[in-house]
Amino acid sequence: GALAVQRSLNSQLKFPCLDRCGKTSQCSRLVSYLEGQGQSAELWRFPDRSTSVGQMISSYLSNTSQLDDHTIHLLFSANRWEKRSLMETKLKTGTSLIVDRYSYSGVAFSSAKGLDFEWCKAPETGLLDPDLVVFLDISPEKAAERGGYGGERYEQIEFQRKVAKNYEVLRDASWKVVDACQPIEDVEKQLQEIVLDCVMSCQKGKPFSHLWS
Ligand code: DGP
Ligand code: NA
Ligand code: NA
Repeated sequence: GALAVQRSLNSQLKFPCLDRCGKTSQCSRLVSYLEGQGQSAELWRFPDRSTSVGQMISSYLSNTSQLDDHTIHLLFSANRWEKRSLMETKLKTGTSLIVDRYSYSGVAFSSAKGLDFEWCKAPETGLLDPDLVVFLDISPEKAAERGGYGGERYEQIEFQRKVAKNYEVLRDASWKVVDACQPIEDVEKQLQEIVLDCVMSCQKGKPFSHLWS
């Protein structure tokens, strides 16, 4: 899914991605950019490690705890569900949300472990559908060259190759794909154009739509 949906007041923009594609710094630059354009915007990130569910996810990712693959999948999903009503409130009051990862990462990463694709999608059903999905495209090889890899559980090239394949399956024509191997400033410029365009064209008063549409 993606830009497909107009929404009652404002836009939420989602960034699924392999690890080390630069999305986190690009997302925060985007928020500053939108604010500079006079738009109300916030940076959100999943997993949100600040909640108690988020802390369980965080210790799993750092290999401090072990969990069954299905269990951790449902925790990632629960972590999005626990923020759902606040998300709706923010959007209704006119704040655009730049969301660093969402349900797409949930499905791409968990199904890379061998879990059934449809089973992985199911618990995400009913979460808010983003107005725009931007995919920062980078090969697993290039991402690995960027260094810092190996710290967390999923940061291994073989695994990231499977994740990349799953994003291909999830991706539809509405996703905007940006080549993350370009110079940072070029990536930033393209994101600004895509996102401002979405925020400006977002129609007010339309009902929310939900995953998986
Ligand atoms: P990040 O904070 O964006 O670096 O994400 C942490 C790691 O967790 C990263 O390897 C991607 C992975 N991840 C993010 N969201 C999900 C999810 O919903 N499910 C699973 N299984 N993994 C996720
Ligand atoms: Na969609
Ligand atoms: Na990461």
